[in-house]
Amino acid sequence: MTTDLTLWGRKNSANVQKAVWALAEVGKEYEHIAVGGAFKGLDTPEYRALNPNGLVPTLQDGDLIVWESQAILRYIAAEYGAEKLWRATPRERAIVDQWADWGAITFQPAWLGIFINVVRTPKSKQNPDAIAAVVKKSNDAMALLDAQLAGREFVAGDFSYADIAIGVALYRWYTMEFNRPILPNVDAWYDRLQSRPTFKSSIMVSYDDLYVR
Ligand SMILES: N[C@@H](CCC(=O)N[C@@H](CS)C(=O)NCC(=O)O)C(=O)O
Repeated sequence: MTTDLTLWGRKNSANVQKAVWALAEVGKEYEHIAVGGAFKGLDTPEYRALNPNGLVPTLQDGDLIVWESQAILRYIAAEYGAEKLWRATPRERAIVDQWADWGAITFQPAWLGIFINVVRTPKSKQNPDAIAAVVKKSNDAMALLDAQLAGREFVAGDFSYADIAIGVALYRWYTMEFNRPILPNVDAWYDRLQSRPTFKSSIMVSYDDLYVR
């Protein structure tokens, strides 16, 4: 395989999965280097030179190095996705960006709250009040998303990188152990995403090794 693209990061990280899914959507080959979590490798001087945060993901494309998963998404969309992942006009892009950033800034901390309190906390140490608080926050965000998806196939109309920024959470949302509200439009969107091989291969991957039991 000859490619200028390299992606660093463990593939069971939601932020890395955004890049994995986007690269699959645009059909770009890349070299993958597993770092972070059990793979370690984030504290080496070599990795810190690429990404001073010591976090994943990091993308290199020739002499360009990008970190922050949302910036990576936008780069892939702009460089390789054309209008498949983003849009032609600033007005249309603004709406895609709005939902993508909502996914990262509002929704991601909310569902990660469930992930941390349920998946990353052993049952014996789980705090029902803390779980109820993060579930409420997530459910409120999901209700807003359900309303947006009414009458739309995807978050911003046609498929875009906003579906990736938000949809990266869906497999975990539907498989973590907590009381999910009924959200018909989100359910239908999840069904549509599952018919994309890119979603199955990038997002519907086991996170069993992240469970703390
Ligand atoms: N805002 C950053 C957050 C990156 C981040 O927190 N990455 C986590 C994984 S999701 C990480 O590197 N954790 C350390 C590790 O995996 O060892 C982004 O969106 O890229």
